[in-house]
Amino acid sequence: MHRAAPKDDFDESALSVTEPKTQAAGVEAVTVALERAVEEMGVVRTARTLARVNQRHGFDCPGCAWPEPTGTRRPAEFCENGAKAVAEEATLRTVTPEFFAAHSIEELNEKSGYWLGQQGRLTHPMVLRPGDTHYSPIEWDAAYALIADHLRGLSSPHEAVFYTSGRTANETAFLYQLLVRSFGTNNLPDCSNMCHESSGAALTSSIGIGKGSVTIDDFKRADLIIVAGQNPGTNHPRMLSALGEAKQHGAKVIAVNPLPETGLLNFKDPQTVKGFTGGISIADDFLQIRLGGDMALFQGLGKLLFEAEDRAPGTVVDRAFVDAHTAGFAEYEKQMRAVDLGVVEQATGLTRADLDRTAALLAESKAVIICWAMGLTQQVHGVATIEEATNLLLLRGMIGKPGAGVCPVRGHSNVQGDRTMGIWEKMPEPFLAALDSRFGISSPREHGWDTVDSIRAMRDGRGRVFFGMGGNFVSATPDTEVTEAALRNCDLTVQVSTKLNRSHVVHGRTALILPTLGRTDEDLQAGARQQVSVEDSMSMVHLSTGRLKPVSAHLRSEVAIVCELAQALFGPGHSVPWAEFQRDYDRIRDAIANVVPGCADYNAKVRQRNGFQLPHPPRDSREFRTTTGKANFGVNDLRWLPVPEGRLILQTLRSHDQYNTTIYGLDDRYRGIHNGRRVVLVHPDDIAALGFAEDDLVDLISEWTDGVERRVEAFRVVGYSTPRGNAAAYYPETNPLVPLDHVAERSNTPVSKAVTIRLERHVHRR
Ligand SMILES: Nc1nc2c(c(=O)[nH]1)N[C@H]1C(S)=C(S)[C@@H](COP(=O)(O)OP(=O)(O)OC[C@H]3O[C@@H](n4cnc5c(=O)[nH]c(N)nc54)[C@H](O)[C@@H]3O)O[C@H]1N2
Ligand SMILES: Nc1nc2c(c(=O)[nH]1)N[C@H]1C(S)=C(S)[C@@H](COP(=O)(O)OP(=O)(O)OC[C@H]3O[C@@H](n4cnc5c(=O)[nH]c(N)nc54)[C@H](O)[C@@H]3O)O[C@H]1N2
Ligand SMILES: [Mo]
Repeated sequence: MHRAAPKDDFDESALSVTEPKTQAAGVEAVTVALERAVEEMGVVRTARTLARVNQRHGFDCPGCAWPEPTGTRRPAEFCENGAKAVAEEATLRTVTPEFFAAHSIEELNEKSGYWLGQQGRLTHPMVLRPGDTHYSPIEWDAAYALIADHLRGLSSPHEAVFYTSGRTANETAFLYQLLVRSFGTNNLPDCSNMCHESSGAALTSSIGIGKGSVTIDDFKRADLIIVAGQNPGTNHPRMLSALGEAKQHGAKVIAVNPLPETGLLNFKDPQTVKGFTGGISIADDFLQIRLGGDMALFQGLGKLLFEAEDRAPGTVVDRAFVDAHTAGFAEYEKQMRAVDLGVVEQATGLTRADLDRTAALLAESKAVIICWAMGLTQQVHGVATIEEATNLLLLRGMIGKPGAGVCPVRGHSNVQGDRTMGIWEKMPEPFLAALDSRFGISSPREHGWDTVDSIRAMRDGRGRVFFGMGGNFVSATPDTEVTEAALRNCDLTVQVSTKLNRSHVVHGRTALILPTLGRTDEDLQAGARQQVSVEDSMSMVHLSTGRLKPVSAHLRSEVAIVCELAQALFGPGHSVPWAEFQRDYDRIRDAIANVVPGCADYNAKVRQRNGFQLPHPPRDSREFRTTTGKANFGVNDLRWLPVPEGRLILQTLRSHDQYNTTIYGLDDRYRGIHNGRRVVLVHPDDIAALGFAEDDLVDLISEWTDGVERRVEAFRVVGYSTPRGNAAAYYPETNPLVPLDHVAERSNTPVSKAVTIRLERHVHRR
């Protein structure tokens, strides 16, 4: 069967820079995607696999959480980056016990994440015992016994940490949290802690539920869509189709971003014939905002909306909605009227004309959607920023009405579902009570550790066993040096994974790799094909069925791993029927129906044509289950990010050729970066003002109040369109710069989009 060999580890000196692209997607995207897929899986598997992405009887794309259309699905309901995600998982390359015998940990430690990921799918459970230089094979039962021994040997269940990444399906997530709570802890950190936690915190406080209030069909009814702090051309490409369609229905789109992201400004839909001829411009307006300036923007717009109301009373503020459904309006109005627009201009880097234009659009629009992602959430004042965005919608009565609402665009394909299923270190009491009564367990009530607190605990020796259900904890988390030491400080680290990554190489005294099936793989239990379910960014839940033959007979499904581990840990006679759950996933769904709110009749409902939508009280009936029983105007003092003299504020972001810590390739095509990743994008005037020239090699040093020097070396300086004082570089290479303690207020999310740095000329050291 045809498949290309993995590429050698790469050399940054081959890096080249060209002008950024002016248009996203189109024919080139399709070509790139297919080439990548054929390289990994060969022609036949490519054709069979890509035809099933996001189809009703197929599997859910493991790429992003953007929903599928509710009506007719196009023959290819995926995008370039979805195809890359599928190819990455469905690859025929394998990492076998022979591979581990040939490569020591020391050697693997020197390899890039790109190299590690390219080696292929893990095929066999592997163990590394204290003093070992190489991983060696272990049988599944022995692996479970080893984990169970370690867990039982802890002085408290709270010394164990159970991480989840957002690809885990609902059935696994539900059983996994059940195992963890049966064991006796709420230490359930997840990738969401680093992702949309700020959205959850803000929305729960404002509207009583931490999820978005729009559906995919609302995009056709909106007349104004604001996309802030998000790069959909790369990270949610199918969203561009929805935005394109919205525009055909007359909507205006405003992009709020420090960078002129290609997809947002211009887009060719590869799915339509038109895509092959001409494109459309997505954004009607582009607000090139300074990093961290969004809170000021939303407050400035709030002030201007009140002024517009003064000029034409009764036309801007939706009095009926405000009176019937909200609390805190008077205080909000008072604060908005006091906003200083001069400060807003300074904080945002925008002009008064920009603000006036945007406010006018907001004031006249009948249906407004605000979308956002990491640009807003990974800021110190991310929660407050999202509250301010929500305030604007509340003021205009834009929640719980067709074509309007809040739209946090989730990352991982099932990160929202994992939360619904109980993956959260502070699940509310009614959920725990339902779990206890259904299963006869007593879930602990004290809150567990989130991601940042888990790192602190492992660093300090309070966390001793780390269990990762997917993901790449070491590379995804902040303060890499601290996190690596924290993991190494554990007695045991266990990674349930599809592919090799750095979290296998940076390990506890004993380490296990448990290879698992991915979304595309066929999952047979007791001879029958099993299905799993997932929830998208808009609360739609549906089934996903993998059909590919697994690359190894030793792979186990995530569900099987949880059930078998539970039996090893709890022994026979446990009150949870683990073996039955493993044999037939319908039984898990029955239990989900009993415990999880909104999931009654789950088995039947996930089998409907488009699955089903979970309830969302504000969306469905303008009901707000907050502390006041109404939607709350969040009142916050303005926060923004002045740039210290001689410094830059750095955002860490994704290239077009990666999925979080998985590096697909070395080209950020849209931004004109080729064959390398160690670049720092800086405004040309800042490059000169700081005494550098384009193409110089620099070290980036982050400055934080603890005085610790955090440095990453040898980054190429690239002149780029970004506000003065702001810079951008790729994650995860820059994670060593993000201080563990630099977290968002109220969500504890690492501040990955605002790291104060200075540049130093790179000196080659040996
Ligand atoms: N192909 C692909 N798809 C993905 C992923 C991937 O890695 N690759 N990751 C998935 C995951 S887990 C997630 S969470 C999402 C992430 O999706 P995004 O949030 O789009 O991801 P980032 O690359 O972090 O981009 C952040 C965007 O916000 C802008 N930004 C940064 N700071 C600010 C700010 O202060 N204000 C404003 N207004 N804008 C700002 C940046 O310029 C950039 O355009 O994508 C998901 N989908
Ligand atoms: N500096 C900085 N740091 C960030 C961010 C940032 O913008 N800047 N973004 C943050 C965000 S938004 C997120 S969501 C996190 C992501 O954090 P994670 O979710 O932990 O990281 P990923 O890179 O998505 O995980 C990839 C690994 O998951 C495993 N995997 C893939 N599919 C499956 C599967 O089906 N099952 C199992 N068991 N394993 C699988 C593979 O082994 C692969 O190596 O990173 C965060 N970190
Ligand atoms: Mo994410």
